[in-house]
Amino acid sequence: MKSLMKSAALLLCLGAPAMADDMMAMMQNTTVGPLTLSDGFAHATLPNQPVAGGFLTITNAGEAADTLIAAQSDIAGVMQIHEMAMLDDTMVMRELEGGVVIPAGGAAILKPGSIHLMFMQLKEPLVDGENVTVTVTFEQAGEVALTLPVRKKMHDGHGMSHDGDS
Ligand SMILES: [Cu+2]
Repeated sequence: MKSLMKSAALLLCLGAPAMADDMMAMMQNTTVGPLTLSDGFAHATLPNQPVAGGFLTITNAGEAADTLIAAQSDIAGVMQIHEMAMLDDTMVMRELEGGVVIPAGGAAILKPGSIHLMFMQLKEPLVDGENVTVTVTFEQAGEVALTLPVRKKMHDGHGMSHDGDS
């Protein structure tokens, strides 16, 4: 508990303007087997944007690695796990082959500009302040449903502009 308080204080000290928004709508931590899923959120869509990115931290307290292999949502016709890659000097996103490995005793962080969940063929927009339900599937731990808060994309000058549609 003490260390938790400490890291919360540290986050506050870093004081990025975006942090206030982050604190308002946090995903409830969810566990499945030895995995803890936290800090999940999805990006709100711009008008007529058919795709959106979803983000999540997964920690593995177990003694064996696990792999995030799939995701699905009622509002998306298709969901994929994406990675960012450089292709001819351009940052592109593409499906991550084999899923996201969460090492034993380690963590995987899906975040803007990096590995992310991709909502595709959206049936309705993702609206800032609302929630979206996603079911993620792990090779070992199985399926777990998550409720992700939807947030506006932050243009915080950290070089995230390349993830244009994630
Ligand atoms: Cu993507």
